[in-house]
Amino acid sequence: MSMEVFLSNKRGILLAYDQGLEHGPTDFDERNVDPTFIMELAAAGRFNGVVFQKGLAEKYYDRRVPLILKVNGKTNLVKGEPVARQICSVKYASELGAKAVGYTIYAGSAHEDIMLEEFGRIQEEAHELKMAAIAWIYPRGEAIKNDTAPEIVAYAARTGLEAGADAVKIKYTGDVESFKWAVKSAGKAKVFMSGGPKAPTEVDFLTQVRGALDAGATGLAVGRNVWQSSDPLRTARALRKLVIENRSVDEALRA
Ligand code: FBP
Repeated sequence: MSMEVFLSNKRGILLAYDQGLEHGPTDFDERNVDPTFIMELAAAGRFNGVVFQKGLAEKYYDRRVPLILKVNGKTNLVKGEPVARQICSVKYASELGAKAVGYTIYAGSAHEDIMLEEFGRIQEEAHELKMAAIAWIYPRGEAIKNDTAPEIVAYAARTGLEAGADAVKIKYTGDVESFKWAVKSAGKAKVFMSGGPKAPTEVDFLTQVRGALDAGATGLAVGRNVWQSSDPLRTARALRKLVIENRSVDEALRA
């Protein structure tokens, strides 16, 4: 299914805001705890998509930016081998205006079979409704020692392709050469780099994004590095220059 609706110049920047469930409000401050602020930021920052869970989409989504409805999720209060089950139907995601569903698979978890099975069904339902299926593939659990090791990231990318994802959201390996192999392993599934915790400096973050793009990534799905920025709209402008206009880090910083 096409990811076209989420792209400009064949590239895309997705604004992720499901951390309230995944991490709790600990990621937030007085300003970004309010989903209205994020909706405004997604529109004013000209993001190609915004990622919400069902509860936020119902109460805050205003259709100005294409929606990716995250249909599974979990809190981080539970310990042990990770599993995130479906908490929103594909049909309801579509009624809420979503153009894609998002689903996290913890590859390597003792419960990965549940998530692979569930994603398989969700992907078919999404395609029937002409929606894309985006897989967040996060290798995690006792068996995974280093989730950014090049062979693990490439395996994550390939898992998404094999499972039928139209796009995969994976972590950056840290260097262009090894990420190229991950992008190659993803085949026709588009690769979006996952943002991660706020980088020490904006240059650090933009350099990672530049590396992922140079390796062939389609774009990124980012949350904390944007809405925890002291000037989120400025960061959004820099990202647009870098990703959509394919500029250098230096040029992006002059945004
Ligand atoms: P960030 O850019 O803030 O890292 O968001 C990307 C994301 O995939 C979110 O969609 C999700 O809530 C979070 O990271 C998951 O984080 P973790 O790696 O701690 O499970």
